[in-house]
Amino acid sequence: MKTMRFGVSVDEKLLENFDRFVAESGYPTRSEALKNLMRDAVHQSESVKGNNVAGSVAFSYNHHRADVVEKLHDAQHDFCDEIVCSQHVHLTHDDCLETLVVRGAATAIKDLLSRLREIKGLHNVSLAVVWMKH
Ligand code: NI
Repeated sequence: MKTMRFGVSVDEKLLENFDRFVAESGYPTRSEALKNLMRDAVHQSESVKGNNVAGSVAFSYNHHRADVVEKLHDAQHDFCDEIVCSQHVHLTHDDCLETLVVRGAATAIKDLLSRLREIKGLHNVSLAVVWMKH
């Protein structure tokens, strides 16, 4: 298989943290670590296709940031069939943590994730799939 090279632009701090992760995880090189993470991401995305899934979505945000609460609220109402319930934790004076229990077609859950990731100010939007069925 042909090996391709590509360039990635990242901020300095993220690269420093990633290199520390690479060293601590025992990967021989940054490229090996990145390839493994890419395979995992593709595998996770492919494996849920065509399935019904259930799991949780988590993220954090600063509730003082303009529009973030309103946009988040709108997004959740647009996916009320997929969101079973939500939990809100006031982490600090500024920061909130939210988890959503979700269930439904994998395509719909992916649409929800995309919608959430489009909201500027939401951090670390992540999905943990704990159940799936054809
Ligand atoms: Ni809060």
